[in-house]
Amino acid sequence: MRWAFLASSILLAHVSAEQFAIPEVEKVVSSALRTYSEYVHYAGPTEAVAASESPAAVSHAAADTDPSYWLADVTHQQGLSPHAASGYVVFRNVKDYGAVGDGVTDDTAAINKAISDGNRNGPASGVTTSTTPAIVYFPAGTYLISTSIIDYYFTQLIGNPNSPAIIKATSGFTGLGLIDGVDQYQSSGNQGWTSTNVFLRQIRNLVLDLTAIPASSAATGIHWPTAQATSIQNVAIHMSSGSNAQGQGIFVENGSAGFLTDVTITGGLYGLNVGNQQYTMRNVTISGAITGISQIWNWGWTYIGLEISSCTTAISMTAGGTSAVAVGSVQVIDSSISNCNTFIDTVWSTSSSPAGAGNLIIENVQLTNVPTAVQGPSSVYLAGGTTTISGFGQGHQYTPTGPGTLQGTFAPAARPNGLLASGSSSYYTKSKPQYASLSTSNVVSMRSSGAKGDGTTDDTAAIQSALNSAASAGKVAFFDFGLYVVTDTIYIPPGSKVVGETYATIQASGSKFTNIDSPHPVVQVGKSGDTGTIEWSDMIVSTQGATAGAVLIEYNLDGDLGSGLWDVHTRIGGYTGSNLQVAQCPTSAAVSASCEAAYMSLHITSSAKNVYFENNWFWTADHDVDDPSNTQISIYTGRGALIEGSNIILYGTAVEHHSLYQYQFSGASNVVAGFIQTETPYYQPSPDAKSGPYAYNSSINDPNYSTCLSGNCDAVGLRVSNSNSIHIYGAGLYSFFNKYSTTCSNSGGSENCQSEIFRVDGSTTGLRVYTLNTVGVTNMITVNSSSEALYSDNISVYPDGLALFTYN
Ligand SMILES: *[C@@H]1O[C@H](CO)[C@@H](O)[C@H](O)[C@H]1NC(C)=O
Ligand SMILES: *[C@@H]1O[C@H](CO)[C@@H](O)[C@H](O)[C@H]1NC(C)=O
Ligand SMILES: *[C@@H]1O[C@H](CO)[C@@H](O)[C@H](O)[C@H]1NC(C)=O
Ligand SMILES: *[C@@H]1O[C@H](CO)[C@@H](O)[C@H](O)[C@H]1NC(C)=O
Ligand SMILES: *[C@@H]1O[C@H](CO)[C@@H](O)[C@H](O)[C@H]1NC(C)=O
Ligand SMILES: CC(=O)N[C@H]1CO[C@H](CO)[C@@H](O)[C@@H]1O
Repeated sequence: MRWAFLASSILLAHVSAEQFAIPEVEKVVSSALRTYSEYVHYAGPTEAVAASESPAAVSHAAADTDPSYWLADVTHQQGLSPHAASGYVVFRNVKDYGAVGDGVTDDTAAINKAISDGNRNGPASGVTTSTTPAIVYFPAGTYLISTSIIDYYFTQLIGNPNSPAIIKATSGFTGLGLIDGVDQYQSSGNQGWTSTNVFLRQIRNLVLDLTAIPASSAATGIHWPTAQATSIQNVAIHMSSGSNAQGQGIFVENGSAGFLTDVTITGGLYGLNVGNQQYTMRNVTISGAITGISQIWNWGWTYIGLEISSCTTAISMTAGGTSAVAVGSVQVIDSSISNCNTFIDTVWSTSSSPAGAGNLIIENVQLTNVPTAVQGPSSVYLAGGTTTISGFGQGHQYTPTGPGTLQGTFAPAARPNGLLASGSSSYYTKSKPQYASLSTSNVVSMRSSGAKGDGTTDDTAAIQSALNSAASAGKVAFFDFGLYVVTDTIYIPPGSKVVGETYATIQASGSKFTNIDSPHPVVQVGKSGDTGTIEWSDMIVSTQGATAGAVLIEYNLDGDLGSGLWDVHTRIGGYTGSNLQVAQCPTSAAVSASCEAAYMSLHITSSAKNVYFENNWFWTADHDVDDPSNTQISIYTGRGALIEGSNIILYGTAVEHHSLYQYQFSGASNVVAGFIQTETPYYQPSPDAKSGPYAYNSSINDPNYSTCLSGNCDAVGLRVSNSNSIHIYGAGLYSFFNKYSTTCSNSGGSENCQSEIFRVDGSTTGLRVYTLNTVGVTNMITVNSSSEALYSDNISVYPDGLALFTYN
């Protein structure tokens, strides 16, 4: 998350979320909101464009029976969100709340009731909580709506992958988005929640049909300002098209991260109209929009596998103009653009301002009938046609030949074969498995197997036995929502398919996990020497109380390509039942064992091979999500992600607030990662990285902080050591705080929260980082203890940015 606030605050123990804002970001957002006010205040089609039902552009008729889908059909063991009111219902079928889905009845109220039922906190409350999660299920059908579906915190809107429900707007639809996804504007003019705190929500398997709304109306498919651990997957959005089109598929005006994949958008003025700190978007098909993607602002954005066709401009990054470039960086890889006039429209030049903004990287993009590839403010930077762009970039570069400007084509990364999709030059990708054809007899429920998930009972043995029998029978192990306390390691054997019901959580507790000098895994994905396939999705691994020896996820599997984790996160502290909340771990307390809660979040060991991670957030909580003011807390954890294996793919991952480092690649080889995002602990430098409770351990190659450059010696975001072929497609390494004050990072300030944040040590080869963005850091890159890039040379849009760093 990003926690920004009044510069005058020195030590804030109790600040309410509403006080927080980054002035530079707010300026861009409010100017975007002015520009897009027709969308934000969308009151339905105007008289001038009298609404008439246009024939449905969505070809498949809605089925009126719901094909079987295991996630809907399994027994939902209600009332077992341990800290919710008794009888609280996690799984809600919209039809149980009166939705009809016949394409005629207005289902808006019924759907909104399904979401809000059970005294949940709505956007007007601005209150977040971990205790009332919900899955809102849409059986096959066509659900007519006349105004927005208001999504809530910790909510998943899920359709049937075998027949995705169609949500169809009436011709007179009003509201910001068919789904006002998480952050509805309140009468105050502000969003309900703080967009950078909006975690844990998903939209899956839905079709949004806006085609009854006249093309000339400014309607929106999804409004989605979000933060970490959120995703949209397998969603189609259809809008009316034409030269007068005004629709926008997805509108994001701010937030801190997100992940989106397998999205198809047709028609409209904009397929995507988006701004956010950092984002990863994969497999997005946009056709017939006037502008495929309008980038309102950003710090960094990674697009993988775009297919944009029949447009004027595929991607516009002209926001702000040459004198106030608002787009920090964009990279587009493994994509194809066809029948558009221009692929990318940019305002960057060697004299645009700020000098470190407007960075662009293109790698492996096929153009078909696109006359202009990259259009600059006054000239064409790269001609198009029908051709493949193997590598093109613009922005500052730091390469072995020294600092300079990248402007034009360049030799792309040498991609290791083991990371490529079969028969392709594109990187391998795999969306989160949904097991669409699975029958319920092939699902093993944790709760039916004797685990309680009640936040107190020791479920170790019940979970292990259920995992073993599910794996050996080839069944899916299903964690019904709950908090599952374990007192020893849980082993996920090869052959496992593990799925959580809306982020069911494993909590490590007890004496096996308390020794800060003796790491002990909580969940072990394979053991050293294991081979085969494992798929694990939609869960959280966590701890309870003092657990300084816990290694939350240890990944050892030498797996088949496609083994891995999707939407599996770590969350350490900051929620009910963690025993690490405001009461136990206030920012005012001295460092003590009771708030030391993890040795390491993630360890991909040297035996691991062919590892796929997508949309994962390894989070030491910086605030208490169940505190009504989201009060900050001080939780001490040792290491973030230690990655030692080979053939590793990390799409859309983030690691935050660990005291020694966030990402460390040590002895790793063949890695593709992007976008990666980190934050340093807010309490640092008190204590700093070397004087914190977790002692330097040479046997796991901890960074030696006695060599820190002068300034605050805080945890690095990224360290690469003794590794080879490491390809980072977008990084945002942020340090906003110094002892809970943001004075050191406020833009225009001295960017001296810490001295260094990205270290390269030892004999690394084949390291390449595209679009590096840092906040609050004096030296952007440190190689063998010497500074390679100063922030002051690369001022960007709030962060500092450069386009390309290569090493050996
Ligand atoms: C995002 O923008 C909206 C509208 O200006 C504002 O209410 C909200 O505070 C912003 N969020 C953050 C985290 O800056
Ligand atoms: C991309 O997403 C579409 C659905 O929008 C899906 O049919 C297709 O298989 C996905 N492609 C890849 C390579 O994942
Ligand atoms: C250092 O790491 C090794 C290997 O993981 C471990 O066995 C040892 O207990 C660790 N020591 C400390 C002090 O953390
Ligand atoms: C850390 O580096 C310093 C300076 O190179 C060296 O003197 C010290 O021995 C190192 N510390 C450890 C624990 O390796
Ligand atoms: C950094 O140090 C390693 C040896 O530890 C050496 O192989 C490498 O060439 C050095 N890099 C630079 C840029 O000096
Ligand atoms: C490496 C590089 O291009 N550095 C530039 C960073 O930006 C400043 C202006 O802000 C230039 O003077 C540097 O040359």
